[in-house]
Amino acid sequence: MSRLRSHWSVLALLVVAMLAFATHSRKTPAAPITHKITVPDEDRFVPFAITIHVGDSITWVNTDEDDHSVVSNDAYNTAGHHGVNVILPANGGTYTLQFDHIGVFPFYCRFHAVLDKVHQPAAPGPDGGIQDASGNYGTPMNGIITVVSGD
Ligand SMILES: [Cu+2]
Repeated sequence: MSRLRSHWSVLALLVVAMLAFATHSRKTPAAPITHKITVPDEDRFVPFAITIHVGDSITWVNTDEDDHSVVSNDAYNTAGHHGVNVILPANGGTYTLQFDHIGVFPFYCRFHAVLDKVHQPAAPGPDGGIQDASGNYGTPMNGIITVVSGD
């Protein structure tokens, strides 16, 4: 075998080995998880924003003493579950959705999504945007779920 040809053989072997390694080291998708979004004893969703993987679920839990709701904002919803409009009963009401599509799921509470004199957002600005000093995201009572690939 010529010296040049032997170099090509070694190179080909290396490429095959690297391809085999790349194929075997691909991550397997994580097992689905159920994440929680809580309504504490005030008009907000905690966390306000959450990123999950395809196949994961969200359970909303209302620990407030007032009823709240989960309504999909379908003008911007690209993650499926269009037309969601459910009550989260006071003192422990729950609602669960599983997300099977990549996208965003913006949602709000239909009772607390209207500006009035007692539901005003903090002024936007460099010190935290609409989030006020106590961590409240103000009005409207809303949140967003971002669904990314499970791979
Ligand atoms: Cu509400």
